[in-house]
Amino acid sequence: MMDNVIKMAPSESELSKHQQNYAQRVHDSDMIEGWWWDSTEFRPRPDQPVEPSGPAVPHVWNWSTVGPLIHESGEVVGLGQGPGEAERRVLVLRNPGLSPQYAMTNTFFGDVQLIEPGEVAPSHRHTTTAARFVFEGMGGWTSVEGERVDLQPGDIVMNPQWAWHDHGNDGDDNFVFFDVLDIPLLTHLGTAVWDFDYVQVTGDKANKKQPLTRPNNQCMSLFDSSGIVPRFVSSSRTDQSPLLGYRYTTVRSTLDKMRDEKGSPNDGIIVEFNNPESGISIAPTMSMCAQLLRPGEKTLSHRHNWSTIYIAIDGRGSTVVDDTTLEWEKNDIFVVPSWRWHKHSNRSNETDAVLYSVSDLPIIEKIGLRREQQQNESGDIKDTGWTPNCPVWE
Ligand code: GTQ
Ligand code: FE2
Repeated sequence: MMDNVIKMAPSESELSKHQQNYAQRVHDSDMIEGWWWDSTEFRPRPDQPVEPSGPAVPHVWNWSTVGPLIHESGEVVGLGQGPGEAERRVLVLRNPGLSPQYAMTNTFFGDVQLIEPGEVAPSHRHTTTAARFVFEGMGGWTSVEGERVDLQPGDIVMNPQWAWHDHGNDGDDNFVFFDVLDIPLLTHLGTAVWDFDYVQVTGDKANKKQPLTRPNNQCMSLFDSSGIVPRFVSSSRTDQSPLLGYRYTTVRSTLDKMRDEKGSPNDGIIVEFNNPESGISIAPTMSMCAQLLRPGEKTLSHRHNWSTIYIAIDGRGSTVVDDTTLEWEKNDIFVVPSWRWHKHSNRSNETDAVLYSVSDLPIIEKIGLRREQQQNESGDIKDTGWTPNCPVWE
């Protein structure tokens, strides 16, 4: 899009003296001509695409590259708020199409984070929401608003808006996880705010951990029996899920129970992690899913105007995004930007493949603009999206 904007500027030779002089005065006054000087027919401006579009590209970050680099980061930087220390020791995954932004998609930021044995990442809070996917480490934990959630590979932990949180590692091996935050979205909206003053919550500069006020892992005893929720507690904000963590064993057994179903033509056996109190998405800006691709399973292509970050948890597969084939296996992370045709396949005929994913669908739904197209086996395209206000996608 930037390229097109530049092309709209007049090429000097083609313009009359008056036009050149006019263009110069417009530019000098912090304006842009809203037309193409050299166009012989109607062309919409570059900020008026006729299809959903954006600069993010399909991309995969392979664990074979990311893994060694994140483990090595412990040798090059400490953890804390002192000199030579990182407040969070993270490698930020940058979508090549979105450089120089710290962004994987137009709405989401992602990083891989390391906590070495005995370390604590100081407590902080922010208006952005985070979802974390554990890759390695048997002794990792995250504390959120007085409750500690113990974590192992394949587990998920959520971080609601403006909740104090610190991460630590009581194990003997490195704790490594992948974070997704809605930083680019909230930054564009001017609503991203951070609070690094952990002494407010810990009471002591020497203590980076918040005090624990509830039993460890309590939200999982209260809220992880699907459809059975306690009546003696309730969260104060219905758009924030009270269930912070999910165990991989629970996710796997849920998917396994459904494995003989037909599933989704585009995603196989796919489940969404919903707020157990309200049934809505896990966070105001994020929908989170897990999906099982059975041995040899290949899905049909679809495209939609929300963007998705995928995290491969088990098995190996490939995802074709328009003309790009992204091959993935355990701990690989990949992106399918908005409005790109994509289909998945499990590359093994013997073993399951499992993906987690995070998308910005709840935002698109809230503004009433969800749109989707699906292809059938013959390649015919059907519109399946809608808007609540005007059903125009017939
Ligand atoms: O682990 O709390 O890279 O809040 C950026 C924001 C990590 C975290 C980041 C965060 C975190
Ligand atoms: Fe954070």
